[in-house]
This record gives sequence, C-alpha cells and structure tokens, in this order.
Amino acid sequence: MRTQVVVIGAGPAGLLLSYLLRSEGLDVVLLEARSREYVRKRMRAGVCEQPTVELLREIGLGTRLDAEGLRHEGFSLRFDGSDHRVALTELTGKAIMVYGQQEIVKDLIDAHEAKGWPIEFEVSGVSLSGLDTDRPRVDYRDVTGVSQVVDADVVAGCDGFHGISRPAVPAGGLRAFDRQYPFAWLGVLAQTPPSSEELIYAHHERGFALHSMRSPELTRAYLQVAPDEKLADWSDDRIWSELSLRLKTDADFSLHEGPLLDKSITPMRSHVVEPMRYGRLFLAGDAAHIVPPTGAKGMNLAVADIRVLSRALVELLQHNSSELAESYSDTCLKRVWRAEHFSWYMTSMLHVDPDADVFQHRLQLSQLRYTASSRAAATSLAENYVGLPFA
Ligand code: RFL
Ligand code: PHB
Repeated sequence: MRTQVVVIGAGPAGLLLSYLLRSEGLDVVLLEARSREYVRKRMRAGVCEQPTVELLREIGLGTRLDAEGLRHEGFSLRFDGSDHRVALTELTGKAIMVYGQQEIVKDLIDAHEAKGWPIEFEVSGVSLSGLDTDRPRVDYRDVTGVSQVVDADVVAGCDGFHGISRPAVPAGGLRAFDRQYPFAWLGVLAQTPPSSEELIYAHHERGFALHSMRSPELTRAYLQVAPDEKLADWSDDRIWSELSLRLKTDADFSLHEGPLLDKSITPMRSHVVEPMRYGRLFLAGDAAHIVPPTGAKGMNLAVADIRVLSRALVELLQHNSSELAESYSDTCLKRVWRAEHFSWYMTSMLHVDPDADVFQHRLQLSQLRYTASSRAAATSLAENYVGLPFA
C-alpha cells in the first residue's frame, strides 16, 4: 500500500489530524490498536480551552459541543474552609467548555464515517522503519490478522504516552525531560447532579480533591491518593466520605451522592521529548508530552500540536515547502513548556506532598491566599487556564 501520511493512534490528536489532512485532500491511513467501542467510551479529559472550542467550531465540529457542552465562566479554589472564585471571563474575556474528551472523539469518528474516511481499528504489531529516509514504512496486522505494509511520505505518531512511535526513535534521537509526582488521582463518574455549578479545586490537609461534571446529571470527581493505591481498597462509601471531608466548607455545601459508574487510578507525571520530530516521524499529543491533569491541559495541547502539524504537512506534501515542517517542533514546544509549567504550578499549589515540611506547607497556603486575593495573580492563573492564543 502507498499513502501520503500514516497516522498512528485514533485519540483526539490522531483523529483530528486525519480529519484536517483529509479535508485538504491528502491521502491518509489511520491506525488504532483498540476497538471502535473502546475508543468511543474511554473516559478522560473534561475541560476544553477557548482556543480548542474555537477550532472545533471553525472546522464544522461545534454543533453538539455548543448544544451539550457546559460553558463555564469561573471555578472555585477551595481552601481554609471557604471558596475563592477565579472569575475566568471577568479577568480574561474568555470562557472554557466542559465537554468530555470522549464526546469530541465520538464527533470526530462520526465525521469520518459520514465522509466515508476509513479508520482501521484493532490493528496490532505496528512497527516503523526508514524514518530517516523520505519513504518511511509502517508494518502492521489488520483486524483480521493479515500482515500489511504501507509506504508513506510521513508518519504521525499520535499514539499516546504508551505508544510505539516515540520508542521507535533510535537512542540519541530525542532528549527526554521527566518529573514524577508522589501521588496519583482516583477518578470517579457518578450518576448524580453536580453539587456546584462550577468546578471546585480543593486544597485540604487530607489531600487534594476536584469536583467536576459531565452533564447536569453526571458528576465527575477526583481524589489525591498514593501512587501505589489499590482501587479495591476504595469502596463507594469510602470515596463519598473522603470527598465530603475534603470538600467541606464553613458554609452549607452539601455533596450529592449517587451510584458510581466508573472508578480509575491515574499516576501523575510530567514528560517532554525534544525535538517532537525524528526525520519523517512527527510526534504529537501525549506521544510527545504529558502533564499532570490539574491544569486540564493534556487534550488541549494535543489539539494545539495538530493545528500546527496539519498546516505543516499540507505545505510539505501539497506545496513541496518544508519551512513549517522544520519549525513544527520549536513552535509547539513553546506552548508545551508553558503548559508544563502551569500544570506543575497548579499541581504543587493544590496537592499535599507527603515529603513536604511545614515550611513548604506555609508557602503553599501563602500562594493560595495570594492567588485568591490579588487580581494580578488570579489573572495570570486565568489566562493560562482558559488557554493562551494558538499563534
Ligand atoms: P491518547 O488519547 O492517549 O490517544 C492515543 C491513541 O493511540 C492508540 N494507540 C495505538 N494505536 C495503534 N498502534 C499502537 N501501537 C498504539 N498505541 C496506542 C491508543 O489506543 C489511543 O487511542 O493521546 P492523544 O490523542 O495525544 O490525546 C491526549 C489526551 O488523551 C490526554 O492528554 C488527556 O486525556 C489528558 N487529560 C486532560 N486533558 C485536558 O486537556 N483537560 C482535562 O480536563 C484532562 N483531564 C486527562 C484528564 C487525562 C486523565 N487521565 C486518565 C490520564 C483527566 C485524567 C484523569
Ligand atoms: C475533568 O472533568 O475530568 C477534569 C476537570 C479539570 C481538570 C481535570 C479533569 O483539571
């Protein structure tokens, strides 16, 4: 088989890239290891930055987002027993949209299917070769187990943090930057109306808690736990009582409990590789960088990478101009490092570090009080949270 671009991975990054390239008339093969049903149901991010929302509208994918997404103009920082609202829209003129990542994934899959653009689900044994030539090759087995070979002009590694694209780069081809955090998030989805109209990021001596949502009927919440925590040790009752302790206020906040539909534990890590390219392999999204979820940046960074990459590949493959492809990594890494810093900052300000001493604890509370009381500090947080402009 011969194609222009092989995209590995049908998460938000791979699906969006395939959609944008095919809309420009490029020939794409899109490969995904998991099944269609699994990908459509995989529960992850909830917050879309303003630039993400604008891009999805611009490319004709804003209809369901605007009908079902929840526009939020602020969120609460909860500490010392009370709420301190970060007025996102008042401070920046922008807002965020609570719209689940799996809804964006569904919209992108539906858009592919409506146009008759194939996605190969349940492929296995994907391997890359010839990345430093101008004719890279991808070998894989299709859903029926038959071996396939594709010769391409470019391979886009959009296969997430545990994919095969990044490890396919020979030793010395990339430099990695890594930070592990001494905690994880236990996330739940509950069949109960949210207990607050806005997100609540709570700092508590027992650990961080986040109250979020997916719809007027579905609550999403997270608890800071130890990295080696076992899900089996967390009964529904224990989860609700811990959430209610950490989200307690001096006012009359009450948590709406309900059946838990999903529970999972996610370790927290920061990781970046430089450059986001090796020869004809371009890395995008979680394949190139991950952030701890506290700043709600991972999916939004993936979207930002793809906006830059899609233009670069159209220029390269349709107009034989390599300028944007050459600057792809540098352009993206500026935004990536801003988001890495913001995510680290939100994480450090809000979590209880088991290794921190009382001095660090006092610094953390001081930072929270400053953010809550200074318009300048709150504006800095808000402009990062709603998303800095793409360009
Ligand atoms: P994905 O979504 O991991 O997709 C990669 C795809 O590649 C497939 N794959 C392969 N396919 C073929 N061959 C192989 N060898 C393959 N290996 C893997 C996988 O099956 C998958 O379909 O990466 P992508 O597209 O870069 O998207 C990144 C986002 O998923 C991620 O950054 C966000 O979910 C992070 N994140 C959040 N981001 C936000 O912007 N806002 C949030 O509010 C937010 N909250 C979160 C989050 C991530 C979380 N977890 C579970 C890590 C909350 C949580 C709890
Ligand atoms: C979510 O709703 O899943 C969510 C919201 C905000 C975050 C992370 C996750 O910072």
